[in-house]
Amino acid sequence: MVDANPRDLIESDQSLKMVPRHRFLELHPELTDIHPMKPTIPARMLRREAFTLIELLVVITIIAILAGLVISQAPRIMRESRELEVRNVITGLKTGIANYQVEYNRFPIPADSASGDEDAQAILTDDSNTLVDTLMGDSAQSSDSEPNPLNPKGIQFCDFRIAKNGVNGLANSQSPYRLVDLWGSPYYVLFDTNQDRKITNPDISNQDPKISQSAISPPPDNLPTDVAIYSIGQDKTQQTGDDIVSWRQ
Ligand SMILES: [Ca+2]
Ligand SMILES: [Ca+2]
Repeated sequence: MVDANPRDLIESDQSLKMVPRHRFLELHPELTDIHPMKPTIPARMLRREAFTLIELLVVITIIAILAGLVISQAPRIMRESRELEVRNVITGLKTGIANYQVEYNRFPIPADSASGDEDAQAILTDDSNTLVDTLMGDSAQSSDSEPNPLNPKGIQFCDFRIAKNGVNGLANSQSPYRLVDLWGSPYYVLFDTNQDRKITNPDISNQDPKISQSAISPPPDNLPTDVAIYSIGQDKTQQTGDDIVSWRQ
């Protein structure tokens, strides 16, 4: 039914002109808010529907598009978040090693770690060596009464969180420590043990051609640093595209 102007309604209905006001209102209770001398329009006629169907569809479409964008970006955001956590640990390791070098003027590894004229193989942050114990200022698997020969002052150079479910942190709360990444693998630490201020760049033998054979910016043969650290990433395989490394973003 099409709503009519109540004033027109009153004027068009000749019979209504003859009835008393109270009788008129009985017949048209929806017009009770109309002053007899003042032409007004019922409130329901002034009230516009909140949304038309088209407006509703437009809103739903926009929400669907936004939701799609968020969902499509979620894996990338989660990956970047994980990488950031690992990078923070790598930064903590690197800072701790740098502070150790300032304190002791050497690397926090035994002198016999070097092999000939080449830099030593990567040192892992597991319990196969004393690197993490040394950086934590611990006794490094020796008896508690004897100081760690690599850190006789017992200085704590690093502070790592305790791992949850065996990942992302110190996998045990006391010596021998194991520091593991988000996927439970130890970090790999390269030292310039031959002291030529460069480390062979692991990127040149990376299995991912985007890294090892980039036409735009091929990796340099050597890194101009004395410490390089990396996580082998989610695939738990060395020198693949998902490695998280200290020498590039
Ligand atoms: Ca070197
Ligand atoms: Ca990897």
